[in-house]
Amino acid sequence: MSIWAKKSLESIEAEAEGHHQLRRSLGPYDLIMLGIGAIIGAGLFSITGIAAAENAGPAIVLSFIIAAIGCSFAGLCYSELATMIPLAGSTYTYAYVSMGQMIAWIIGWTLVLEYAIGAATVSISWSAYVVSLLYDFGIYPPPSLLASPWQPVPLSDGTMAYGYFNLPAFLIVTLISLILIRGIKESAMLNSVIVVIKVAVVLIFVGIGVFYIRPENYHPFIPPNTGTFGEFGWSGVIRAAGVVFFAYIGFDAVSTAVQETRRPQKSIPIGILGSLAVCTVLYILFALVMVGLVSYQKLDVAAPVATAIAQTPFMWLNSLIKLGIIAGFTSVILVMLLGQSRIFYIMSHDGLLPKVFSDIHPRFHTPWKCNLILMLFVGAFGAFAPLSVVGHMTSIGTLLAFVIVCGGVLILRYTRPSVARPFRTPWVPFVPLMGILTCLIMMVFLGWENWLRLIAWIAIGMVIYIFWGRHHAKPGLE
Ligand code: ALA
Repeated sequence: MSIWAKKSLESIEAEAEGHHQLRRSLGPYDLIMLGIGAIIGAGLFSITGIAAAENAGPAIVLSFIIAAIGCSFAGLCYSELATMIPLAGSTYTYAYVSMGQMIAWIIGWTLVLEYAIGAATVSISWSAYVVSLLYDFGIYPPPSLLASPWQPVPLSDGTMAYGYFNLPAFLIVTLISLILIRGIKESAMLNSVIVVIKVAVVLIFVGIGVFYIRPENYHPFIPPNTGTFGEFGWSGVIRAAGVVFFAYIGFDAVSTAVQETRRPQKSIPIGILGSLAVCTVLYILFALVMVGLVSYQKLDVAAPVATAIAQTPFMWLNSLIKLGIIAGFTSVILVMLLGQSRIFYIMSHDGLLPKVFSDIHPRFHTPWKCNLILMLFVGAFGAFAPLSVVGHMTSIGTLLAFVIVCGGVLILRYTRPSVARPFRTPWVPFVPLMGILTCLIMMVFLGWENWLRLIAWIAIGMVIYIFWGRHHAKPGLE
């Protein structure tokens, strides 16, 4: 079969019909909540501090605005494709329809960076906040079990040590994987409760912090470049946009709920763009307060919110806020692992991955072997990888997915102009082209190390595809 073989839109419709066991129960409000549930997490509560300290200084606020602009372009393109190709495989399926099998494989493989490595990233931040909470209660587990060999752990006496194995990160990935196997669905209600907690944490932080801002912390707003590309100055601001882009990842997860949505033509765009809009406003306020409370140089820590709150007289708030953040991270990990297993399930269905990834448990009705494999893989990354490396890998992989989605809109407008589009991206080709441009710029500014990691990752994927996937791909394509 040709590596350019495409799935036809007609076969997608038939496939979507075949999934009639999924109940269409979600409305636009649920989708906005689902989006926020997947979006607000480690990007905001951990990575913002590191990006301010290492790249942008107080101008991290501008980085959030730049990343939001790129995401809005991509969000508009996602809305068009998700309503035009209403199947849960999201970007992977869009690429299969618009660009053929090999590109679909590459993008499916790259989505591992978004979902699986994204879950590992959030598990590391989860661990940092749990450790910080334990310290608050005077509990000091052995530091060697609290972080990867690359991550410093603060000791009770204020000094730093390095870990061997990030046990809490491994444990949370294991626990959530087991819950997913057991078939407990993250119901819209449970998600809504966590979202209310998360949004409350941000609003409390902003509402209280705003009174303790020290204006001198905003000067200089854009610290001068150190001479190294990406370390402060404008190059730093844009590099930080690529880094905090991580904080916006998740609005695209709304597109995977398309088959469980009532009137998806209306609800999906509202879910994607609505959750993105709410989070953009919250992020800008949060960043303004954080770098106003404490000098950006002090934010290079895994739990920067705690550092910022220490500047207010409300130290008691610290533990409460940490608890809210920990709950919030849990839902992000859950949605990411769920999304990953769903994408692997569909790829395995198409024959591009071994059948083990779509084996369904007879009693739990979940792809349990897939969840177990992911548990070990994601758990290992959580246990041994440093936060910044996995965070950047997630961002560069997701940015590539966004570029493909924007490209997919352009290609399908040209190749399939007459297919019904319940949501049309405005100003085509301007919006998709700008989406591609802003995402590519953020990718470039993430630096060559991350490009090398991305290329190495895709190279591994290509070997699997050439020697395995393409020989097993199911026929029945255009
Ligand atoms: N946007 C999600 C987070 O920041 C992935 O945790």
